Amino acid sequence: MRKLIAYLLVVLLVLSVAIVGVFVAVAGELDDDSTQTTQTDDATREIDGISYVRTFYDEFEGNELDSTKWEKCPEQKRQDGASKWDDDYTTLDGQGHLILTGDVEEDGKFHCGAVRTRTKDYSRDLFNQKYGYFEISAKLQTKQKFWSAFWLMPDQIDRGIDGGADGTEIDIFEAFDPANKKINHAIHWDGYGSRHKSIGESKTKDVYDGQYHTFALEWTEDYYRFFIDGKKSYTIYSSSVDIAEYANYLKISLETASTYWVFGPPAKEDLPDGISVDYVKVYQREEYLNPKTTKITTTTATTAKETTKKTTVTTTTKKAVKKLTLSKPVIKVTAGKKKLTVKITKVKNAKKYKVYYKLKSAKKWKTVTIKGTKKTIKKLKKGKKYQVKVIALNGKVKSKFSKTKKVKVK
Ligand SMILES: [Ca+2]
Ligand SMILES: [Ca+2]
Repeated sequence: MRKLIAYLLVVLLVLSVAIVGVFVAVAGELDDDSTQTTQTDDATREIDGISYVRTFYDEFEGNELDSTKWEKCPEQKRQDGASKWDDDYTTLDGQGHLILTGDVEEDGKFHCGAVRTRTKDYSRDLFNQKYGYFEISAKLQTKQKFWSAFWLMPDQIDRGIDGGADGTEIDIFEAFDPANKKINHAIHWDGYGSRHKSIGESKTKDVYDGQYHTFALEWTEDYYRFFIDGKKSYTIYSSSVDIAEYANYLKISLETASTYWVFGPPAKEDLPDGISVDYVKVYQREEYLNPKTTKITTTTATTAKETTKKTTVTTTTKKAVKKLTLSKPVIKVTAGKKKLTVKITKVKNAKKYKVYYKLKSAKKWKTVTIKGTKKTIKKLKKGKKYQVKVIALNGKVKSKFSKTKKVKVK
């Protein structure tokens, strides 16, 4: 029995990507249902009073997938091997929709369609973004045993640092259960092996009615907020997870799994089915994007005789509105013999780091400022517990403190 449990655990862990089910029952607070996104026009958008500018969109017009934006996902086995991504099942219907469908082929596997904004050979992202607002309009499958999703992926799901700052999979929606009207939002981090962690929540929403629905994510430094049809559905705050600090690419997929949750492949009589996507639009906060255009009005009196002359000059300052900000450092602390070592994940634009450390029982912090991303602090007390935290610096600009890590010196 233990062996079986161990096996089942391994299966669960290996299920990887877009997995749900095993939710760490942490955090993730519920929001009310109030509508928070106002569509002003297509190129801009306002969310909670903040202006966003469109950075990516596709209406899926024409008969071919726009190869400057998307590539089909590599043709590979998926999940527990019950499905395989296959180029033949990704098409455009010529009426402005991307169609992902599937069929059980001779090899017994469910062959199905998927696209992403990363090249098939993994060499580069065609589009990626850190933070912003990501929205899809899709008509979902209506039959059981299909698993469709709109999700965001980093190039690496983990760079060895505990927490999701160094790479997080964000599942804007996962649709898998029309019969019970279940739709899921989730995030996954620290890889898909033994360190894998996730948080998510299944919602009951009637989004399997054969109509187009929108599913969206607002990703900021402080939270991931999920929306269905423009209404807040679920929020995960930075107080419970390390918000991802790496850009993610987009992915839309169909698949199945033979295990729990999906129990595919779909029955022959339920084929064909799949999803139809009307559009994908991505926005970014205006302040992160545009150089500012300032109008300067000058009044010049040239000579006593001349009348006052008014000149209007329009200058585009390249400085941009974007003021320098430093993200919160992510640190890893290891104990050594009477010493400890702090490793900091490089913070963009940081010139120095200030390392704070103290005996757990002490009141005052000691500090050391370094230029690199690694520091060993020696001559510490054997067998004692120490606390460490770090801020990133650039001139007078400071980041917030990293999480405080505790370590017992050997
Ligand atoms: Ca990690
Ligand atoms: Ca369309």
